Amino acid sequence: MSLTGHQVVPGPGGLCQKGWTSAELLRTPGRLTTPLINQETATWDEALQHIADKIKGYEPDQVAVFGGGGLTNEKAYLLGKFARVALKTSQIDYNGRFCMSSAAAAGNRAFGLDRGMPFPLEDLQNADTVLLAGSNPAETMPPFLQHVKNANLIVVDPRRTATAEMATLHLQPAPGTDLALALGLLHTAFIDNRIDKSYIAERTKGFDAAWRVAAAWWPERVERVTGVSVADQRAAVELLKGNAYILSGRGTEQHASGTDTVSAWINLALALGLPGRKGSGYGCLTGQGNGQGGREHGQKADQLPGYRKIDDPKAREHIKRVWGVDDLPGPGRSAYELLDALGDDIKVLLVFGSNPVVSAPRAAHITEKIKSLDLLVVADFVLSETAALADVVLPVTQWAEENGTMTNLEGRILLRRKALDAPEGVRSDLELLNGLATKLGQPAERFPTTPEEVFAELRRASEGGAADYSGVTYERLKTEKLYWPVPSEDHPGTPRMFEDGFAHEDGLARFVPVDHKGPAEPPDDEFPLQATTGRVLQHYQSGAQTRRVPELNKAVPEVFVEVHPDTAARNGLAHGELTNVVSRRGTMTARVRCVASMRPDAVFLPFHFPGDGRANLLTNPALDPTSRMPEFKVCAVRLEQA
Ligand SMILES: Nc1nc2c(c(=O)[nH]1)N[C@H]1C(S)=C(S)[C@@H](COP(=O)(O)OP(=O)(O)OC[C@H]3O[C@@H](n4cnc5c(=O)[nH]c(N)nc54)[C@H](O)[C@@H]3O)O[C@H]1N2
Ligand SMILES: Nc1nc2c(c(=O)[nH]1)N[C@H]1C(S)=C(S)[C@@H](COP(=O)(O)OP(=O)(O)OC[C@H]3O[C@@H](n4cnc5c(=O)[nH]c(N)nc54)[C@H](O)[C@@H]3O)O[C@H]1N2
Ligand SMILES: [Mo]
Repeated sequence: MSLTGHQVVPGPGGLCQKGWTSAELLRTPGRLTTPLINQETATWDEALQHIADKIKGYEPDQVAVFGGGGLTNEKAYLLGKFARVALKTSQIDYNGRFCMSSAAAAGNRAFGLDRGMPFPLEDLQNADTVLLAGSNPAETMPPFLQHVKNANLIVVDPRRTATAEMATLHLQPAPGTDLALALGLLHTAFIDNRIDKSYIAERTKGFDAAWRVAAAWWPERVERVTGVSVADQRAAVELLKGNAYILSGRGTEQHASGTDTVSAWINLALALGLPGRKGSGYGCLTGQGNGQGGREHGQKADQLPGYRKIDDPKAREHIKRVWGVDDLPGPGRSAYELLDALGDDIKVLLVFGSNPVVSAPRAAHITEKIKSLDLLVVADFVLSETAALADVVLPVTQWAEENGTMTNLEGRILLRRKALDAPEGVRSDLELLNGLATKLGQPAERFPTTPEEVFAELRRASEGGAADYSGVTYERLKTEKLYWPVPSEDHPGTPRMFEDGFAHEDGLARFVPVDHKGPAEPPDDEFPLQATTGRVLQHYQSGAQTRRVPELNKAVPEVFVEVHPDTAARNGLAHGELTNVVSRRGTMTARVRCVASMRPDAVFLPFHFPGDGRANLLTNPALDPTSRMPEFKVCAVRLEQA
């Protein structure tokens, strides 16, 4: 079987994750079936006219679009085109920036191209060892586990998660210290003569500079900084032999130094000779249903369809030709920077497939920014916390009600076929974009309304790009397993990348010399603990959908904070009590869960809950300089009695 990574996107009628069926989600109370203007019922024509009339009063760059990695390839493509052609704005980005952008940046600089997992999931079934850095698939991707059940698992996570419970070896570093740990493992591998010298010589560049940094990270120093014992460092290197894989998740990536941290793990993988070989490798586990396709087709501020760079003159010419336009705006701001400019440089925002009131860092500030807009438009199928603030809400169809393609964590393109009719009154995102574009003066045929027509255009737009889908057709997807690039209809697709060379011009992978800096906000007397955030099995993302499903909500009805019992006691707190968790950005309230395996210096919060239970009231929006990823995974806090 193959994963979509998106636990609530089932195949037609299928069961996707224990207890989650499409039927349950379709029974979702509060399904929107009519447009709203100022939260009052309106017709589609009134709503679209209202938006178009308003938009016409602004400069293009005062209007912004925020997309989502859950959108199908067709929607992501048409949304990017809509922004750049109909709105003529450079201001478009999406929630994938908050997701795996650091891994993408590190993959691109090491290998010349990032495809999440550059090999099929099934390859993992022959692995001797799989190191999971900052990933908890037992809760976030249960079907993944079947592929690694025969391997030795090394889990790197500050918490003893359900995944760590299954591991041969659990390394429990302080949040935000992975980079030092990866340097330490490279150090030990080198000293113990476990690096692959001929691979390094033949397939890579830059080892010496990377080693010069790692040389200073001797095991005792790594133990002091990370808390991982010298013996455990040794044991990890010992296990990383034979068919080994290193895979990263959000725990490693969502940091102000996330790109460098992923580079440190990739450096280790390269030193051991793993990437670009059958039976071993490095990969990033992307999370959302369309975590890859979402970015490959142009929702990201710096990218055009085909995973092209927007500042590449050749790419611009190609896309201008396909779209029949003379100009292409962009690059624009990254997701957090875009949200932070609302009310100032940006006056109008259109949201498709995200709920930033809950999911953006420094959420109270971002919520104020959203409220200061002249016009907020949200397309959704439920009234999310963000939609509840919107001037115009547009009710759209959801997965089971429409056709479309998604590109999963292995870069495999999947066709999802319509299984149910949509309720009366809703339109698809594609129809919505067509309606709005025509009201903005665009010719209707520029914005096709059927997924297959949009896909046909996407194929042409992606042709010759890194993520070339030009050989993919809906017909082929019905019977074939296709991994991008697929440059022609008779091309079989590319399940494994890099076996004949990496994507840099010289075919060599790059070591990147990176050093440990630690969290952007270290703990101090006032805020002595480090809060980290993540997911639980029962809830999905900002929770806009799953919180409405009683069956899912029963198990984890409210937000909790995992605390070591001694830390709780030191703060006068007992298991089950409410506590205020306070950071420099704000305060949120959560129920104390005493967990003996927690590090005493760290607490954990799930980010799925709204209102005062938002973990993102606390988080630090410090951005990674390369990926512009915020530091979701560590900030300094204290606990107070509520
Ligand atoms: N049930 C469920 N499944 C989901 C989702 C969901 O919301 N709910 N979301 C989907 C999406 S979009 C994504 S991106 C994936 C995410 O999937 P994961 O990456 O597995 O999810 P997280 O829980 O965010 O983070 C993983 C782990 O990182 C750890 N961590 C925190 N700080 C650090 C650190 O500094 N270093 C290291 N090494 N680890 C750290 C946390 O303790 C956590 O256990 O899940 C997808 N699947
Ligand atoms: N503190 C903290 N914050 C985090 C994270 C973390 O680990 N910690 N993780 C980050 C990550 S990895 C991610 S991916 C984000 C996720 O957080 P968000 O970006 O908020 O994503 P979702 O919660 O999935 O919100 C999607 C919204 O779009 C709607 N929707 C779904 N499909 C469609 C569609 O096809 N069309 C339209 N128009 N709407 C649709 C849904 O109903 C829902 O309201 O959160 C990020 N925020
Ligand atoms: Mo994500």
